[in-house]
Amino acid sequence: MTADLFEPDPALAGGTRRLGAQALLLHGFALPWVDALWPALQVVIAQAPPRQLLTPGGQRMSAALSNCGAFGWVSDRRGYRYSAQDPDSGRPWPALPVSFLALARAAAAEAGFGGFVPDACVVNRYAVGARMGLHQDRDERDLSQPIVSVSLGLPAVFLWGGARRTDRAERMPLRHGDVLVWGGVDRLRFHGVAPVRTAVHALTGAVRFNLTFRRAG
Ligand code: MD3
Ligand code: FE
Repeated sequence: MTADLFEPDPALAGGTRRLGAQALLLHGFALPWVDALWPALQVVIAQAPPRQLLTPGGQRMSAALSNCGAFGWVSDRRGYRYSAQDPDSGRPWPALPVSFLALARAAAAEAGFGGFVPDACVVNRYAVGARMGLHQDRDERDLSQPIVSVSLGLPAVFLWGGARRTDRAERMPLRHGDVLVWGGVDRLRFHGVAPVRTAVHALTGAVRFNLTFRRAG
């Protein structure tokens, strides 16, 4: 594979904002990859359609979730966990597209996490009005591994909290093509997404997608 197929110059991709000691917001970092990501995402969600999972408490989540890679995150009355199979189909999750992996690795390296090899990509699809309450991501085996998040389509207000659920959350916009990378001391920060506001995006329509890359196993 030639280097420039999946590795556009990150210098083209715009500014970077530091959110924490080990958390970076890379504005527009994914834009050079979108032409590769979007058709690959359609293949993934055709094989594993996004669905609104039940929380252990019996609530239906408002964002619809799919996965690709060796492991996928699932939730039901029994709890939260990673699984190698899609519970809806009984089949393995779709493979992680090459362009997804290349972007996640480039973003992680840009943020100082060289050598990141994700084995799970959670796909969250937000219709207008969908949200995600404050939570921590702590179902991964090795919490020293970072997480990379890629936003596509409609913008959203991201809620960036602290180490405790009750810590005041900062609100910041996440736009099409933005990438967040966090790890280390920021890995267990509470975070969430405010309800997505009515709008139409030229690529995705009335929808926001977020891809989060994790090392689950
Ligand atoms: C975690 N997704 O899938 S990702 C999730 O936009 C999730 O769909 C949200 O939270 C979404 O688990 C947000 C971005 C994010 C940003 C900062 C964080 C996740 C973070 C800081 C600490 C921990
Ligand atoms: Fe999360």
